[in-house]
Amino acid sequence: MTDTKLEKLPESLDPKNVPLGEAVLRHLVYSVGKDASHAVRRDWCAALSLAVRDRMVDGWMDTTRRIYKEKAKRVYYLSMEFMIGRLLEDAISNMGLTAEAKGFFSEHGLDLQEILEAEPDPALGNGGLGRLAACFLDSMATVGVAGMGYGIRYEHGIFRQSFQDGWQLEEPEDWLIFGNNWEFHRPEVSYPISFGGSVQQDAQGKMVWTPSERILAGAFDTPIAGWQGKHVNTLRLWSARSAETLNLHQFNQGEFMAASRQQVLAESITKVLYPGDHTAEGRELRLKQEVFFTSASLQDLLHRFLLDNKDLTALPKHVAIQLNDTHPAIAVPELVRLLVDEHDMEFVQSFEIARGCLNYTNHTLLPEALEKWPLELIERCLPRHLQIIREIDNLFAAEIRAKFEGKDPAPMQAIDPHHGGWVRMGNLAFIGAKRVNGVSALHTELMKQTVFKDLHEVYPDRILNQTNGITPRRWLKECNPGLAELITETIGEDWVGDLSHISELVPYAEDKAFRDKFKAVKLENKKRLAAYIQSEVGIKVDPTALFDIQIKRIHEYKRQLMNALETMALYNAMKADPKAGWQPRVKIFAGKAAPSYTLAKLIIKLINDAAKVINNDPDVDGLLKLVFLPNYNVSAAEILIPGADLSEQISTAGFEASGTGNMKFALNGALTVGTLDGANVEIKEHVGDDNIFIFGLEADEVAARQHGGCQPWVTVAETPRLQEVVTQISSGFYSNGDTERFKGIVDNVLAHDYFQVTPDFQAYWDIQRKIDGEFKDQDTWQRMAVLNTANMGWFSADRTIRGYANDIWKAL
Ligand code: F58
Repeated sequence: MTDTKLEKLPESLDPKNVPLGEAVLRHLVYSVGKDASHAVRRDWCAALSLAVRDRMVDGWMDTTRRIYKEKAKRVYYLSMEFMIGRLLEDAISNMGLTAEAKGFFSEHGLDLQEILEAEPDPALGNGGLGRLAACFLDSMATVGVAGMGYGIRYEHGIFRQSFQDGWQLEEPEDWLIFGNNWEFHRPEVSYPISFGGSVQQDAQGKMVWTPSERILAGAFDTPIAGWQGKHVNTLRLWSARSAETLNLHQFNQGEFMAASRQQVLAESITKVLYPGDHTAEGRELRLKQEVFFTSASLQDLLHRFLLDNKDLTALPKHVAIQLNDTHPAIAVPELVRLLVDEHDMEFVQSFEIARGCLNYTNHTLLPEALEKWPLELIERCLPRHLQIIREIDNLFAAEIRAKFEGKDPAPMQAIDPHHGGWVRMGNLAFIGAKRVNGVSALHTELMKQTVFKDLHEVYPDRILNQTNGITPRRWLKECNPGLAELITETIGEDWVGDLSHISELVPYAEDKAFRDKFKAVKLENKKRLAAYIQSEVGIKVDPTALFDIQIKRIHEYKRQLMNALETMALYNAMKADPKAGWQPRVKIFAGKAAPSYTLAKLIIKLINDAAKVINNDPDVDGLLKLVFLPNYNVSAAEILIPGADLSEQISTAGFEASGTGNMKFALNGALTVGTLDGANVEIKEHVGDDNIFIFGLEADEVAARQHGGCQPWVTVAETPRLQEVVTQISSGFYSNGDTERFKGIVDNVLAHDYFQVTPDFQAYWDIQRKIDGEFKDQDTWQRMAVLNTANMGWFSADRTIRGYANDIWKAL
């Protein structure tokens, strides 16, 4: 730090004293380097982002000073993904600058909306877990938790999805190509991350790790302002670079590739999110990504702690660390390693400190999704960590033996010595955490009964529930300005900062004039969505039809296939009797399939092939359209969700941990068709049984069928509409006579059907026809829709964050 007498900047430098428009023009010329007459939308977007960022900086520094002064407990949220979406609209909205920005641009003949759309969508996430992390950043800043997000600054992030002849194509996303106006590079913040080598005991008995590879983690900070900008937190993302400089000797010999080898290898760590893991190299890279960002984050938070504390035993009093899934679970041995090897602390005490700070959120019960790493890989890349994991396992085993006579700790330990040996990251995270949480009431209950049954028995107080939530700023105020204005003019604006106020809308469900306005807003949103569909895939849809939407990652348990099969059955029924008074529908899908998930990619192809047949059949024109939108991301969700009438939440009961899309749709006045799974159960309790369409097997029935051995081919034979569709698919009806193309799907449904599409199909069909009938009575439908919006207050991520802060972090 420099020794200066300058404590406070002169007032004239405060960005708030300059009108926003002037600041934009100044940045356009002096930061972007463009003349207003030559500036394109992207330039205006950059200038506005920089002007808004300036306004955030004072609040950001104030927040930092306040946290230091008050010695507030710090919360670190470690996540492999932060699916933050575009930041500019969120920032101007939270900073109260929307009207001023709109005014300035319209004065200059420009449209703010178009400028906002020039911002690329940061491709830093893949699904619900990543979007949850982003909602939590917004809510931590709104509620006033001294929170910091730690993750990876992926150069390409998740792939960009397009379709080639209906097949998913993956291409690298280039979200950083025009720079990133939000981030501050901190070249001075850099930590070494080590891999490989060997461990030796020195003369004093201390373990000394001599790694064979060292990579540097560099920090990039993005300020995250909460509602009204009072509290501004930080998202710190790590980027990898080599610890070695360019090999100048090789370079001068003309060996250019060899000279840069180390840099290329190091930088590959932060190139893409979820590199293919079907090769050994891919798996190693994935492990290294996890270690990379976890270790950098822990080194950084220890460094910050030691700036004004000497005693590391006080760490749990001042610091809480949340592990978002098992991806950062290596934090357990890494924190112990840093304390023992770098700070000379004793092992047992270090483990107790780690266990006092670390908490773990589980997001899945699917056994194959619980990470485990081959012992051989861990031993080769992280020899010191493996020693520590073994010691933790020994300590844990001793604890169990002392507490429970005769209990075998082996099945619960982190290391599974069987089948070549594995490290079970879920078990490691559980053993090393103070608290472990599930993300909906049902999911938490099932965690206790299934994957963590034995660990729950020995630590009955460790598991608790924190049902997910969503930020009402992005997921209502910003994405649905029409509805937000209607709500504000009806009950005032308090709902934005405290969504529980939205219940004041309940009486308006009975008010015809209000319902009509509500309906008019929905129609406008559907028109906007129809235009988007037309521009993305060239399909014309009627905005008065029922918009039925399923948008999420493609996975068998989410059962896009069941939705697709029902669509094909509906097509058959409509075609057989087009004059039967059908409710017109638009079936909309969007979502990416993991690049190596063959069956999920085949499901996409099936939907695209079915869309070709259905959308070109004049017999069902005006009755049915089927749309698969490419490259689903946060920005697409912001258009899709406000335009939905029906939200598809149809996972096999017991498999969707929570879902958060379900909450976004209901808050925006879509009705849910869903199973009793994840947070659907709690949504039903809040919106009321009469305002949601629940069908299908329940979690215990699913489990019984999965274990009892069911006969899907018999169920298909007993369900004529399903039988007809399956026969069509296998006979090449949707594949130009190619009977092989969808064999993978047909065989799976008929022979295994692990995710219970066949037994739920009829109930799903029946409830969809009930929905058709109810949609025709628009007045009753709108009443139900209003009651959905009005009863979703509890699902604010602000409520969730208060839950974490009170029950887990002790940070409010
Ligand atoms: C999701 N998990 C859950 N995982 O599926 C969803 O029910 C829940 O609402 C959400 O978390 C938030 O709690 C999820 O998004 C992943 O994307 C994994 C990332 C690593 C590869 C396997 C999927």
